[in-house]
Amino acid sequence: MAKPDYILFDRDTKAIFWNLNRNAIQRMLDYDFLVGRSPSITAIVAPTQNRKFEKFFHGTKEIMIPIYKSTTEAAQAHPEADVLVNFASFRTAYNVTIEAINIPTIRTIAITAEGIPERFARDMALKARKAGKVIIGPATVGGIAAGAFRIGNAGGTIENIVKSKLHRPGSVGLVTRSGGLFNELSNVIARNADGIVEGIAIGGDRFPGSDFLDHLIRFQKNPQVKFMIMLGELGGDLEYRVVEALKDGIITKPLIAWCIGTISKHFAGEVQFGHAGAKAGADMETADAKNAALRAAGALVPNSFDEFPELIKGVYEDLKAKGLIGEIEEPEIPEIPEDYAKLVKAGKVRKPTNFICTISDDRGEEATYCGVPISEVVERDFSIADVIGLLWFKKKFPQWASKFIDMVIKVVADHGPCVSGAHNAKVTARAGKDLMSALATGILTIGPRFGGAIDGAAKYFKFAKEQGMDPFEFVDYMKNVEKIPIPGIGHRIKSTKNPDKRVELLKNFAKENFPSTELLDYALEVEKVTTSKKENLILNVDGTIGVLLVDMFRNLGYSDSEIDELINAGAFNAFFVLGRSIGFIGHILDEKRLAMPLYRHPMDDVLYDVKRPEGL
Ligand code: Q5B
Repeated sequence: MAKPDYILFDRDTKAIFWNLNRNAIQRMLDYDFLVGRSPSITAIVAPTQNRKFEKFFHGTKEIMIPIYKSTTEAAQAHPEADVLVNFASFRTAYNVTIEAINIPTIRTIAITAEGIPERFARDMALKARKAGKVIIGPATVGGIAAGAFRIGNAGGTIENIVKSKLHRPGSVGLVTRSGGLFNELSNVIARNADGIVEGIAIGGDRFPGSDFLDHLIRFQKNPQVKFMIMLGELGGDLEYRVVEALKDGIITKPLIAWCIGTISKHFAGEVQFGHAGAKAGADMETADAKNAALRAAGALVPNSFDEFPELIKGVYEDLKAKGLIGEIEEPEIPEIPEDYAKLVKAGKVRKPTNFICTISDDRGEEATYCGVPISEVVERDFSIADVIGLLWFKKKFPQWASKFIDMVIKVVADHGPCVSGAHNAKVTARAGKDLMSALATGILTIGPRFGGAIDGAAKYFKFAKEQGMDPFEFVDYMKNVEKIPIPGIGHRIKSTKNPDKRVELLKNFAKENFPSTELLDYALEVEKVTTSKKENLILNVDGTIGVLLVDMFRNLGYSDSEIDELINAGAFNAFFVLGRSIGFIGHILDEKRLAMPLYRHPMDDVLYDVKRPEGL
């Protein structure tokens, strides 16, 4: 059903909110929940946002509000919205308003921005009037139709709204310039009468889009409004339109009016008060002159602002005594759920966490690695190995261990383009994939046969040594019981005749720097057995790293079970993954640099053995 023209907002009003101002939007939705209506905001306009919607709360329920790039787009998708809450900045608000004026489904536009140039404000007001639209503002908090619709932050906190009885309609039509005094007056009205039906703050600029009289005329027509209150101020002549309307009999309901700024007569010169329009240039623009004119025209004007409450009470009691105002049954007030973050901050809730982090902390001013701020890591010249120590093992390792880790990373960083991981990374890069995808292919190739035998080598050599197996027994055990090649033994191109220099470097370092190398010594005995069978069955780079990591952790005081835990977690292979990522990235960048085309494997390199199924 169409609303009467004097009603701008009711419990079914839907609005488009311009700007993703989460706080103001949530406050409107909190008000909706408080008064027991459905969410009033149907769409958000945020041209610079790429997201399609934003989540908000209506009570405890999460709702999604769609986001559009323009008001036109939002209005087309939501023709039910006839209000635009324009929270654009003063630079943008004019264009947003002009666009909205031209949208047929939008009737009311509230503009919060302060500082819009006056010629723009006049132009907006003129165009809106011509188009039969209502502008509230600029430079306003907006207003409230009590129990029905709240514009933005009007009315302040929910607590204030309830105290000022803005959550359900009373009998008063209120119009002010200032948003702050709107709140003040709402409270005074709640204490001395039964609250407002609707309250509008027209804004503090010299040329508001709608003025006192526009709203008083609506209140005059609205049967719910039994008396009206206007709070004007010095400056401009808008209050004189009301004076004329009183004289012409357009306004007949009791009107209590007061213009603030009566103090100005005590100043020697012209004084600019808080609002842009609050400056009396001529005598008739003073608050005293306006109050006198209003009084003469029939408005109820107190002698000072202090008398306002008493006057309101008198008019209210009088209308009540005459039976024009009845008793209001106070509605039940639902509790607005508190925001979780706020309650946590206040120490009022507890919640079991889903994740635990024991290695780093980003909550303070600076992130820490195992309690060490990053700046300290830099200032104290920690190596990459030291950082690995902190983040992987939560330890600052002694120099010999850090140096070993550093060496491991260096020696496994690359082994040419032909190893399976590098090959895959290169092929992927040549298929046009991005660096991350190509790197992932390389890393995903690391496994028990290529690079990822470090964990297995550590596990089986350690197990064999713990079981007291001699090297022959171990080789037999792996062949006959486990039935797998010994991880860490064997290499495609390295052999006793073509030793792997990397293995030599690692062994020599450990011999010189490790307090002891028990498992390496054992593995070298095993190597003697395997190389006696075949010259390529050497203790390879994975195997050497695997056994030396066991020796390293033992020397660092780790227990056997702690070392097993690390192996089972994949911590030893992680060194190859980290180191070889450096090489993979190099190969991928190489492919990109060379702009290599798509790779197709030569067919003469494939043995084709395809047979048609029998009977087909
Ligand atoms: N046999 C590495 O094999 C390779 C045996 C074995 C007992 C073994 C093989 C293997 C264990 C896994 C391992 C890491 C697949 C290697 C790395 C990083 C790299 C790579 C790079 C880099 C090589 C031939 C004969 C057979 C087998 C016997 C083989 N391995 N016996 N224990 N471990 N090792 N991987 O040469 O009697 O003829 O039937 O699985 O440690 O990945 O540079 O390329 O930096 O990127 O292809 O260094 O050793 O030999 O499998 O044909 O076997 O030797 O039983 O005996 P091959 P296969 P038989 S380092």
